[in-house]
Amino acid sequence: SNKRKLIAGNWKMNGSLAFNEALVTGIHEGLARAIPQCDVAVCPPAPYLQQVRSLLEQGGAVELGAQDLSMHDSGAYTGEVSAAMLRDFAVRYVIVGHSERRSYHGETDTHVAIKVQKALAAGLTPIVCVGETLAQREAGLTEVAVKQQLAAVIHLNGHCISEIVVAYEPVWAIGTGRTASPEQAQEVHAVLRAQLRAASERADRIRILYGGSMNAANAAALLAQPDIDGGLIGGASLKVPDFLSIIAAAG
Ligand code: 3PY
Repeated sequence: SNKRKLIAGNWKMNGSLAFNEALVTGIHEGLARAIPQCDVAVCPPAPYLQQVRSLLEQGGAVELGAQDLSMHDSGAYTGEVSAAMLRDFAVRYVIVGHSERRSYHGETDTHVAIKVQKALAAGLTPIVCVGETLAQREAGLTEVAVKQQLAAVIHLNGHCISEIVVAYEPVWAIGTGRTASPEQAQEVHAVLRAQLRAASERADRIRILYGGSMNAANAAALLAQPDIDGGLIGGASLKVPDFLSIIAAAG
């Protein structure tokens, strides 16, 4: 597609002060040599947002994202981080409904839809993750599964839907080293695009990222698909050369 792609690193629960500094410095050095033709973001764990924010301010083009946010605005929710708090740290993007949160933290489509609403209300861009399990794929239920996940977000957020980013992450490809083939991914992206078009006149500007073991070797073929507008990168976003190659492939 001809919109500017987005490459977002999902660091998950990895990093340390020293590791983050080396990683961000390496990314900046690489991007200074080859100006990215895509948007780039990194999503560190919440305690490091301030550190990474100040590292990013020194260098320029990379934006800050978070990995989750609370459904609530403030108050007695021990351990939670609100949309407004993320805004305080110049966060631009927030991942919502990653399959690890859905499966290990009991997040339902309803929770995800409310979180998207909170993110949008605070001026954050939610990166909404959808994806089928292996069992669903094998039962021929891929389309049904991803459409149901996206429908919850569309219903609650109505016309604001054009302000989101969608990430298709097949659960069987997350952290497993297995990747959807470019054709398999495109097929699902086309389904999601059609669903977004039915909901919004501005659906064509919504970026649909592929996630799930995107790496330096497979990024170019995935990013060449007409409805793949970028990537949400797990493990490969923790390695400077790999992350830089993926960014270059999106250019
Ligand atoms: C992966 O690449 O495995 C991811 O889950 C990215 O979010």
